[in-house]
Amino acid sequence: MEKICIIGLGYIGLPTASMLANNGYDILGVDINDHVVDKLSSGSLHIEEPNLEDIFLRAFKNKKIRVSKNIEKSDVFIITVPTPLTEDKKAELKYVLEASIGISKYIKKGNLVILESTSPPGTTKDLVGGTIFKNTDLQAGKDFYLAFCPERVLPGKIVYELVNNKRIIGGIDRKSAKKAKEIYSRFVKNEILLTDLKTAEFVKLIENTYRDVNLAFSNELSMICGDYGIDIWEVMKHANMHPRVNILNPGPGVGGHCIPIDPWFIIQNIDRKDTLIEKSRNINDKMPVVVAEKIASLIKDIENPRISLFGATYKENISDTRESPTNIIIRELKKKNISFSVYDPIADNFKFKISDFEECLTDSDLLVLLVGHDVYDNIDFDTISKLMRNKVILDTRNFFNSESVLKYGFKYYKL
Ligand code: SAJ
Repeated sequence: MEKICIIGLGYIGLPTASMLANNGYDILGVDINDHVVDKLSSGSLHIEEPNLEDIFLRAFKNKKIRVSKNIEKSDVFIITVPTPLTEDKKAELKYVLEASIGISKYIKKGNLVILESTSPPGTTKDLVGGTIFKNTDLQAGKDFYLAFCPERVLPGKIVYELVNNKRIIGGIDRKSAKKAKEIYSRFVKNEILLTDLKTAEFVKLIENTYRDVNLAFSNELSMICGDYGIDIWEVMKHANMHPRVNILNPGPGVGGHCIPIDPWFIIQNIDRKDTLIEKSRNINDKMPVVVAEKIASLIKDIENPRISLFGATYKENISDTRESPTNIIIRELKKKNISFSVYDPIADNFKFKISDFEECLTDSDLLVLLVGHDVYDNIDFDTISKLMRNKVILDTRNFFNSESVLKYGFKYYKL
């Protein structure tokens, strides 16, 4: 029976560990955070994700997964630690480095090491392989197997996509890639394609960058449409009817921990100016500021205006509020001394106060829809119109049904 040590028990590490534990492996999950280790060791989760509790508890009750702060001897080591963005827009690789140093203390000839964390091209060979070599004299490709296997799962659908998405694995050599494939094919029902390390690292980055550039195009179009006085949503509806056009929806900004970050990893080590990638990033980063300016212009003639913000999470139907455009919009509103309240019944751990529906809307002058949660679907515009002082809506997601909104006498603005 093979033992796998998974280092980093966040949104990727924990589902992967649970999945492998339910498919024949003995799993040691390692995390540096006491709170994470304590919670998981007592059989409860520190993060929310549909179906994750089920798969974790199955593994936990069957004693196929243990959780610890310390790495141990294993046959396979999988690194799933965060690689956030530094202030100067580079990958923070210190957790990958620490994990590699930790692995160095326990690795033996013939073991397999897999990096899953999104990283700039070259990281698996140079940082992971290089650190292990420096500390042990064991050489990747000769003494141990080394692979990069990026995750591609969508927050909110992680457990489903972990099983059903195609995967790519890069190896320092073909044998390493094949060894890693054996592990993942225990639970992945779709194709697993093999390539080299740098290609796999690059592919992961360009998938999110492709989406970011598409979103920047769409967000820029929304501003240009504003200049022309054209409705962007009407434009999108028609343009996307073309069989080879698929423009994503504009919005109040691009949030999350991947799409706004990964494009920087592509360009951080190359000497190229004026890349489309960087320009796209800057356009998307500007969107929350553009929305805050639009808010300010809509309430400029009102004395002591009150704004109701609907949506605190980084996208619809998830509870994650980190890296959400709402955070930036609030920062901008504060700079402008505009008072606001936030309503989001599914948001978790938001930095600012979350009000209930009535409190958020009472005497409000402007309702701004920032996230299109399903829970806002059957919203009662009659009640809203009675609670608000001024009946004005700014819908940044083209979410509300304009007929219902207009029926209750709202002024309705879109992005
Ligand atoms: N967004 C829009 N308009 C759209 C679609 C999204 O404004 O039409 C915004 C969302 O509101 C959100 C941001 O973009 O703020 C990112 O959301 P997302 O759903 O595009 O992506 P993530 O960050 O939740 O997950 C992405 C996925 N990548 C791709 O689809 C290429 C996922 O598959 C990756 O595994 C994940 O990043 C990751 O971990 O890298």
